[in-house]
Amino acid sequence: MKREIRIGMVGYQFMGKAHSHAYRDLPFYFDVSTTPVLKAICGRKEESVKEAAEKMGWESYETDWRKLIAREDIDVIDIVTPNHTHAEIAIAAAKAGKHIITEKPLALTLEEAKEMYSAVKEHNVGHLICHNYRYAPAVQYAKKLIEEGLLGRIYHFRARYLQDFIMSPDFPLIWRLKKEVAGSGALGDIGAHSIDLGRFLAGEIQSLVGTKETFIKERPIGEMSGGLSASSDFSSVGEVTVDDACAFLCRFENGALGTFEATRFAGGNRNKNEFEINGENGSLRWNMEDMNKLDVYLAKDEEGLQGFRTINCTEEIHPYAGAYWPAGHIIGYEHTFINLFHSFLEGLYQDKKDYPDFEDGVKNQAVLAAVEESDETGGWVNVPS
Ligand code: SOE
Repeated sequence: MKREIRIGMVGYQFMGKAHSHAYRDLPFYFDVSTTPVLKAICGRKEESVKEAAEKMGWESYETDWRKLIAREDIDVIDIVTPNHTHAEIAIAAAKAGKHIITEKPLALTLEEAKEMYSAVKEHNVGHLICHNYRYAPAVQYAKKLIEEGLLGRIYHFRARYLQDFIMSPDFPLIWRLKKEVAGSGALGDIGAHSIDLGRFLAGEIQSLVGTKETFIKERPIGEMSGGLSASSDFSSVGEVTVDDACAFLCRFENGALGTFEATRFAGGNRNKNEFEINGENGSLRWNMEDMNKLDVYLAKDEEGLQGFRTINCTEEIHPYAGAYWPAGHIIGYEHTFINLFHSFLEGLYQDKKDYPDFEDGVKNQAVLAAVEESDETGGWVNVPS
């Protein structure tokens, strides 16, 4: 049965653009039973949000998210505003009976994340957290190979998420650098992606020891001007209250060992989100900067031929890849959101949950909280339930 699902999105800049594109292009690639309708976006500056609605193809716009949530012609609230707004908007939307899509990390704190999860369960609405990197075909294929037992017992999961966009001392104090708005820095912004991939591929994290660092402690006051760029007037400075970089060592519940690093100070790395997983029978490696490829090592390969081989995950057999162009054509960052939303919208009414939801968001947030605690105490901590 075909149905429409009417989207109301709070926010419209960087992630708003990626989400808008995904809603519009989803029906190009998939025979969907649930077609997203771009009903309304919401932003405080009427001129900007009106322009964005026209540019990205939204039917209407609002300047107060409470009005958006109250509208009868909205089925889903998609939250792409800064992290400190997630909990209030999501809980209000759940009470209004709306399904909810939220960008990562779920919340500012573990307590907030748990309140959000309780609200969506209490009001029986759908909930998705946008860990889009699970939906690169190569990552989905890695998951399939692991589940089929190709690697056998898992010994190691190691992930690095390296960026460098704030290395200049002149880069201003944007919202991502303020604890009261972002919750944490590289840890929650990009480390959350690695944590989610670790849980997706290697299992739940039991305990860890971690550390954080803020290399540049104060910056010129400035504003975000869409995307990640920003302008600043240099007239005054403010304190950076989040981490620029973090690292932690962990033990998974299945006994595997994990190492994680997330930094915005790895010069030359723009968006190097990568992992390697080692098992008794082989290893897998993936790097977002070459996102259609999966490096595979199999111990059973005959002597002399052993080593990592590179698989182009662009064939019909590779999850989601067949929905795009004929074999060999690569897909991009924006398509991971198309795949993510396809999984959610198709699963929403079929009770088929294979997408990351607020339970994943809470579990990811618990690891973030454990890293913060370990950084304070200097010792090993158990990941809170
Ligand atoms: C900035 O660090 C950022 O935009 C993250 O917020 C996104 O989640 C990541 O996908 C790309 O980098």
